Amino acid sequence: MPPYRRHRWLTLLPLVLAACGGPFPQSALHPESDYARSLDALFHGIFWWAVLVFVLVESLLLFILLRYRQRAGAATPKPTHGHTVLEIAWTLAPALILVFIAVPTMRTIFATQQPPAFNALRIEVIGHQWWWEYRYPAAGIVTANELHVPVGRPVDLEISTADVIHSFWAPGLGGKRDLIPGHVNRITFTAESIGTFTGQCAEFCGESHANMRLRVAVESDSAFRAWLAGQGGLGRLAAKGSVEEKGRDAFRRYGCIACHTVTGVSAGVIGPNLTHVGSRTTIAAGVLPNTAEALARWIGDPPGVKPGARMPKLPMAPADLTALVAYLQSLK
Ligand code: HEC
Ligand SMILES: [Cu+2]
Repeated sequence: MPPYRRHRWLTLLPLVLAACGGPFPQSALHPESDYARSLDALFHGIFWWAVLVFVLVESLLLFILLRYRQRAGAATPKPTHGHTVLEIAWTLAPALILVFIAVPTMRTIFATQQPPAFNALRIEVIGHQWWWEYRYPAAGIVTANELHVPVGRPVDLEISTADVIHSFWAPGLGGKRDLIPGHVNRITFTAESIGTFTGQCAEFCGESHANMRLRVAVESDSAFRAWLAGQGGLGRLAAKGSVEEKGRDAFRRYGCIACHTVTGVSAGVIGPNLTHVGSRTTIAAGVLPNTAEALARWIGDPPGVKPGARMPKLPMAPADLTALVAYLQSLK
């Protein structure tokens, strides 16, 4: 075989190294909350112990392989049977390693399971196939898919599900938490820097599991208050005779009201609350940007965009679709 053929596998190297590039929007190695930092510290602690064990074991292995390899003319080595000291040693060593892993792990589990601080902002997170509902009970606000939290203040997420098991996972801000039917789980964390963090459902939950994404906007206190104030009350009212008003009529006529709430217009609870849908940056759990084209595409054929979507494809006159899109965009 020519030498270059023998090293063909090297052509795969760039592919492997490409994985070291970036950016990594969903890396758990860039912690931006107290919770995420404690997980990161635990991971790094255990990682370096594992490196130490690896180096020790592999060096010993290599040493023995080389030192006792077969040599021409060498006598057959004498087999050993039963060595009490050795056996006690190799039982104790792994037990000790497990202690080194277990103690910090337990400490982290208890630290991250503390009850929420008295001033924590309580938010209910409810999983649906395949989108996220967020409720801010103190403010009386319901929204979807894009969670907003203030920086530097403890947040208490009360996590439950309307249907099957899901898992809430925003790696930059904290660990995964399963959404279990009939049970409330919680995550409490304090976000440490302003920015948008992405995440997703981390427990297979059906056809569009991979399309069940989420975003967390960590905002300054004033930006958060402004957002909260904007989410309250009625959606913007459509002017008489406007295309938005035609859209609102279509919203009733096509039965969108059966599944969606727009405060003051409808009270459906099957799909996301749309009272302020125009203020979101994405729709359909992060699958599409919140633009006129994307809204039209979504309303035109939801299961075509998102397999299995629990929103039906409704045959619709093009003028109605345009009016609906204008109406939804006006709901800021
Ligand atoms: C049978 C119930 C049902 C009906 C009827 C329905 N929807 Fe939906 N809608 C849903 C569900 C469920 C979702 C969430 C889908 C997902 O993301 O997986 C949704 C999502 C949406 C979204 C995206 C919201 C967001 O925040 O991501 C918009 C916009 C929307 N629907 C508009 C409409 C309009 C307009 C109509 C009427 C033409 C309508 N829907 C009719 C159930 C319904
Ligand atoms: Cu899922």
